[in-house]
Amino acid sequence: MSADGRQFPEGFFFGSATSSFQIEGRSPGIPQGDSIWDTFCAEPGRIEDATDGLTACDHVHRWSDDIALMASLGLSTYRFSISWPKVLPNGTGEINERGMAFYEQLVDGLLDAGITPMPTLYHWDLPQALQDAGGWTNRATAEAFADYAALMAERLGERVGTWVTLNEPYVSAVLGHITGEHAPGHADLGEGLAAAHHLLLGHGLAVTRLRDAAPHAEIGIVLNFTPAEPATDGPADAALARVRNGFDNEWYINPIRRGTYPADIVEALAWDQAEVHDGDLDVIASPIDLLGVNYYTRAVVSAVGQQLPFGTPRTEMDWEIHAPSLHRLLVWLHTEYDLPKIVITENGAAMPDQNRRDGRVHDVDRIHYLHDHVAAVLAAIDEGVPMAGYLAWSLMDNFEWAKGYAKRFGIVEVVPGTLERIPKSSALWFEQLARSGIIPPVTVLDGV
Ligand code: IFM
Repeated sequence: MSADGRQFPEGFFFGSATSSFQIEGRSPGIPQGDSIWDTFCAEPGRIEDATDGLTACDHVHRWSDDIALMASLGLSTYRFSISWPKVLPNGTGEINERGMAFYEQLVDGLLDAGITPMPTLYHWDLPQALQDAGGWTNRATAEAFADYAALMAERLGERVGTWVTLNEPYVSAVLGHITGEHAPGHADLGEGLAAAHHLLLGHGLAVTRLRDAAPHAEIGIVLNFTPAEPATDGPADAALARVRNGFDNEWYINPIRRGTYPADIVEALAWDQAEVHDGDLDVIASPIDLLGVNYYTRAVVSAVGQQLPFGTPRTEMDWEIHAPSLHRLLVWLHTEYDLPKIVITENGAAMPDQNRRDGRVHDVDRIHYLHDHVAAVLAAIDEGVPMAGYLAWSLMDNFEWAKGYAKRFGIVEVVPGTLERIPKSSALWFEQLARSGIIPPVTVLDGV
């Protein structure tokens, strides 16, 4: 049955998401510390188009217009991240007041525009000074993160109703420390496991500090999920899918909800758990009020390297487009982990954006993607999954990490050079959804 015309429940919210390093850029008026991504971008060969985050979308100067843009699109919630090195240039110590003022203004501006701010405390831009002391492989970074979280809640607590601790600890741990594709660019399994544990510990320590400093606020974490499905019914593919689900997905949600790492994967990795101190898992399993789910694609895994059929729909990231897996994921999370509330904190697609009409990117492919994924969320609601909201990734085209600026996820175009913002057709489609709570048909815009 088509989901067109179906309505989300009262109170379900729609909005968009970004992160500090990907959009802000720097301002001469705001002295700040370097982050690991500044260092990484400066290393030849790390970023595909050899770009960096020094200007990015210049949101640090255009934040007020960006808020007006969100308001014009009827978006009710904005998930952004705080740049740790903007507010604490060395990661610890005294607040950098000019950096803090930026976030105070941003939050006030959002509230004035009727948009709910949802700050994420860590979206990968670790202060370089902390990296110099070992970064996430050092337990002290988890403690520094909790101190930083408490400071932010003390300064913004009255104005923020929902705090997110970490964005995608899997990516920080695995791409940053095991595959080396992301900052700090290391390739060492032991480092990755230590980093993953300290990230989760930092989350757990921060939950307690946030509760103390902002008792009225909801607290959550954002995890990315890439459900692995076997390519065939054979046992080898099933075994590989189990490893991928255990290592990519359960490694984060299990300690948070059950206080344990998946035992079969711990054994398969021969992880000695030297970093895990008594009581750590209790800290990590501190109750949360919501889980943020980032979903983009599934992984179809094959022990003999079998590929998805030619012609399988994919995005510009080469990620398979598969909305049914989002529905299955949400039902699985609800069944297995009994979560109080789930928010889709990122979902979206990099697309070619070649098609223009009347000066606007006419991204029917992105509209189809969003349409099918919000329909999957509604189907999960039908089955009793406590879904509270959906945030599109991303508000605007931005710095896509090691891919640079070539991969565009925005529902709003950022014109290279001028950085002018122009809503794409998908933004107009999303506006209809956000304002009405009713899923518009894709065809409304197809023929425009
Ligand atoms: O751009 C990223 C974002 O920073 C984290 N989640 C995935 C997005 C797309 O790769």
